[in-house]
Amino acid sequence: MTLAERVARAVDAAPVVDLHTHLFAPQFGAMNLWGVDELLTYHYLVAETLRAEPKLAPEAFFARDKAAQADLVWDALFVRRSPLSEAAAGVATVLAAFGLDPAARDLREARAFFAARRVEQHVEDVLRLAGVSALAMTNDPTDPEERALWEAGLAPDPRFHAALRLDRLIAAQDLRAELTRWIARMRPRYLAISVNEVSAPPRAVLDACREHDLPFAMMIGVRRAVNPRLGVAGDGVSAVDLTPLERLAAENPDVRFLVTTLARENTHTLCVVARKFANVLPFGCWWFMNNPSLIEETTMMRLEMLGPTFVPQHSDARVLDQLIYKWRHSRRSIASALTRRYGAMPVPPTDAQIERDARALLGGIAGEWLKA
Ligand code: FIX
Ligand code: ZN
Repeated sequence: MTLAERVARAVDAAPVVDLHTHLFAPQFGAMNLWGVDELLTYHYLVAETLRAEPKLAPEAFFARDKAAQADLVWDALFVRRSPLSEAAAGVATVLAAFGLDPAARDLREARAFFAARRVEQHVEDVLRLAGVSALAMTNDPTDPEERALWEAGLAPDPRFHAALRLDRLIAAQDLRAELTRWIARMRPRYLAISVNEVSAPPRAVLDACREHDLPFAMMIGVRRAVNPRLGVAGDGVSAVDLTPLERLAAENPDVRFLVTTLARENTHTLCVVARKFANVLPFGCWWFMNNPSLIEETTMMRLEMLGPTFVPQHSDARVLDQLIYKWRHSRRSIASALTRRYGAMPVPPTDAQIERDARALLGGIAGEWLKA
């Protein structure tokens, strides 16, 4: 077996702990999205469809029901063009994994397949096919639908861990009380916020992290609603100054920070910050970075600068079935970067070394931070 094959085998076998998703455990009912219509109306594909079909006004697209939107996406990106983008290729990977034809002219066969699935079995099958043992959700108590479920005493599947999202909660009048309340109710594994530029969070957030021994996740570099006509597909990116992150890590050595950056230009600086501060854990290739070429490049850079002490990827899946492609594709890029780094070692690694490193990178380190 070649070195590349040995590494691929170890990476494929390593269980994933997925540090950031937008998935919901089956106990959340309709909030748990799955199936071909959800896959095709993923906002990445909506943006690509509206780009490919400039005569289709976003308003006209969004006025249609979900199945009609999915038909438009299928026609634009899979029938009249080849699914070459990462998000489109991902749908093809998922369909093929279920024995469906990614080159079908329409969605009849795929819809019939998903309609016949029972949700409990589907969740088991997807997690197995994706090699995912645990994941973090994104939980926002300001969302009325989600809030009502938590208030009714919902207990999620133990593989789906809560992560308390602060993007909107941060504006609460009595933030300290809200944090206490929702930490008690959700038992989150970390607190999280997405921002454009980095600034210090309110004191109550850092206090809560200390008191409950919870990491604080910062997702940096998103510029919301650059094109508001595209709705959730309309966000953009900018490179930002990470000096405030250094200050935050230096001033709060007893708080652990999970950090991902959206701009490719920020990837290197984040590695440098993490070299200086062990309480900063770089994670994932977020959103516009979630492409095979950038995952390989980013993982190489992180291995070169940090060794195996980071989390190479998270899925950011919004639709359960996406776990299959996001992890199959990411595993390939991570294995490729690892193979190149092992190839630079004067003595080839043993299988035990490869397995240890693969397990740490795919799930071990994320599992420690998530206590999963
Ligand atoms: O802020 C986030 O967690 C982002 O991942 C989302 O807002 C974004 O829409 C997304 O799904 C990216 O993958
Ligand atoms: Zn996300």
